Amino acid sequence: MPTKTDLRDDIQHHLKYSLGKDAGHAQITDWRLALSYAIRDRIVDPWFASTRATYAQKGKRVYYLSMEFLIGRLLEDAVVNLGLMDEAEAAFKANDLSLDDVLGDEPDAALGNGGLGRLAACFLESLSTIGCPAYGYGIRYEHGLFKQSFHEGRQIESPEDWLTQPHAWEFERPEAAFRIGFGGSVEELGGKTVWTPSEAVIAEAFDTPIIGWEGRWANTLRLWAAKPEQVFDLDRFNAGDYYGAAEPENLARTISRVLYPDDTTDEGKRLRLKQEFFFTAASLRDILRRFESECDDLELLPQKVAIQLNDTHPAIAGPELVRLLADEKGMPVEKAIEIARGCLSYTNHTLLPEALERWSEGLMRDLLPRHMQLIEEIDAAHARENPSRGVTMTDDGDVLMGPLAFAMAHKVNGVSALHTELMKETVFEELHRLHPDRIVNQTNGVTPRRWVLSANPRLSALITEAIGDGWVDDLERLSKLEPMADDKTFRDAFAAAKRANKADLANYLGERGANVDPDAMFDVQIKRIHEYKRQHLNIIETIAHWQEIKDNPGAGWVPRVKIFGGKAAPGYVFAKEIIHLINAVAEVINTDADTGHLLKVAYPANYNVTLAERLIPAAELSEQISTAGKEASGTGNMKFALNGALTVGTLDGANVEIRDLVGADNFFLFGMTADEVVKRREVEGHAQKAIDADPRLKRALDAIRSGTFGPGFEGIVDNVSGPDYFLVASDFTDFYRAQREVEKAYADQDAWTRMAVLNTARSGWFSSDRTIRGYMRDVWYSEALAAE
Ligand code: NTF
Repeated sequence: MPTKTDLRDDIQHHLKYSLGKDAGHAQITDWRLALSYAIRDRIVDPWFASTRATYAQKGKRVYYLSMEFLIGRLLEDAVVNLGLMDEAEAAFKANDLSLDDVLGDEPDAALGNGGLGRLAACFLESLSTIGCPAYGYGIRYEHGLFKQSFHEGRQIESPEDWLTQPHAWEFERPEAAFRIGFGGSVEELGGKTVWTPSEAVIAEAFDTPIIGWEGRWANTLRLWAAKPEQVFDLDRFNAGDYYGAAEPENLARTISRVLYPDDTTDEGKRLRLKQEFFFTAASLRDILRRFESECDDLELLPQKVAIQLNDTHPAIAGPELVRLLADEKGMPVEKAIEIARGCLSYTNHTLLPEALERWSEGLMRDLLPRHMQLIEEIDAAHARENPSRGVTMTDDGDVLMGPLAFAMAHKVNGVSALHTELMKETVFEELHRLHPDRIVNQTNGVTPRRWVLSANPRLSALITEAIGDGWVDDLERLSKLEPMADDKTFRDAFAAAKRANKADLANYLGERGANVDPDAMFDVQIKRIHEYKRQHLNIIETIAHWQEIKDNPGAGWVPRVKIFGGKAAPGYVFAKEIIHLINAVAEVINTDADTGHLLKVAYPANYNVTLAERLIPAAELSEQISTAGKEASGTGNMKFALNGALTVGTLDGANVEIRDLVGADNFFLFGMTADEVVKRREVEGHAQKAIDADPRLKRALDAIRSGTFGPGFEGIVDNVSGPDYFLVASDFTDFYRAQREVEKAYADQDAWTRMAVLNTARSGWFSSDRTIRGYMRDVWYSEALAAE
């Protein structure tokens, strides 16, 4: 068994025999790959054991279909979950290397945009920790989310290239390949419906094992890469047409080339729909193949197979599964719909109308002619079974993927209590009335292995010392820390861990040109840049605060560092203006000699999972300030609370549940509720009214308009004082007040630490283990197994 061998020997072995390097000439990447292979060897056995156990126990398998898996780095996760941190550290020390440097060499697998993709990654880890037999299915994008840099304060995008180095974690499976067709025609032949596609690509599988806590179980992340059916057109090549000869290959590979850099709009229509069908169809074939290798009665499919649709991106799974069962296996369509529904369930992640996918019927018919027919049949069957007004799967020439996913799912879930209620009242009002038991809530969670144990070793050591290490896979045990909030020695140790994390971050920022004082309050807003998330509210408040400090620099202000991180979708002009404004404000404020010791703005570029792992442990204040009703859940908010940051936030998404759990006294609430937001929008001139009522807001906006931070920001000011759909102006005054409350509280450091401890102690419910158990119980009806 490889697990018995010495890690140090195995690293040397792989350095020599897998990488062909000797220690004297090895670069950091060689060492990192050697460690990765040595660790991967230790995952293979538990991985096989898990697969064998699932076959032997005939367990139900969960299939998580997602366009995005924002997994970040994998090496540290695996080392931590196998309990090999100390051994790995010692192995490298012997070669005068630091494990941190080796781990830090791994590129982020940025196969996702934001919360939806990161949630999928946390779920994979929890599924393995729990021992729930599961597969993640997605796309092996050659280029993940773009890299962000700033030029004169503006976002510059460049391609991400995580696959330029060998990817140590995956196993290529050329034998697991399916032909995926597009276009063509549908005919009735001898009583059978036959779809003959006009073009096709090959979906080839790449498997990455995902190891759970303590190596007890490992599941598979299977990502599909698109390959051409015919690699190369030799005739064209021989005729001298070298570009033309490579065309089939280029066309096919385009499908798995890039991740769409936007999680809220469906652009690049045709290619995007192709991507969605490509990975969904390949996954369903794979699922059926696995089922049929064990069972020949397709009616039993729902007992063995649970397929979760992560948002509507894989919603074409409904019609495709019906097509496979009906056209290819000969089941009557109505029966096929029933069986498919028994397997499928759908998670909704957003209520933003622009993010609810719709595809023109023309495009759908052109690319997937049989599916368009089946969508019409599903629609008609649903209308027959549920005679009522108004629910259709098409509207104004478009196929509506939300209603389609809803109709084809036995359960539909929202991702926080508030979001689930709003789903029932808004987007799915009519469908909910027809199917009152279908919508359930599964509040999001995050994996404590990555977001506490590995990201924050100082806090983790302190927690383990206080309550033992059982919290790592039973996070609600953090509640045992509660009494320690009243213990001065514990508070001091807690504060010291935070202070050390802040010093690390200050060094990191300093190396990147932002000098910040580690004794200042670290106030962090990190997430995609979006109007509804209101980074502009945060920066406008920063300006107002700066103006107040300048008026009276000696008034005993609490020093603060405002930290921002996040990318804007390349085509989202307003979000890019917000980025530019934040950087422009930083430039002015950071060089202001009157206020420099009291207020700084830092915006490290290229926010990603790895940067989040640095920022969150050092944060003291978590900014969760979306317009109420717009943020479905948020998961960053949970990571901050677990790491002992206090939240300043609105009653939106999971903030509501965080506040309920940590206690209203340990949370800085501001702003309108979701109901008030709807009413406020109806007030004519709401923004101007708010500005007229608050001279601070007026003054901050005037400063922006008059060019204090340079030209070009009129768009933001015009929006905030005009339509202001996201109610920045109307929430400003209360936000400003809450920020002053924050400072008052921070001035009493010991009392602050007490609140911070309570945030950690009371946030254990936000483990993704709890979320996954909820899905297993309410949605998948599946059970955890133990490896042999
Ligand atoms: C996101 N949705 C939501 O905006 C977040 O509030 C939520 O925490 C995550 O999903 C995970 O549930 C999306 O990214 C998308 F694509 F649906 F807009």
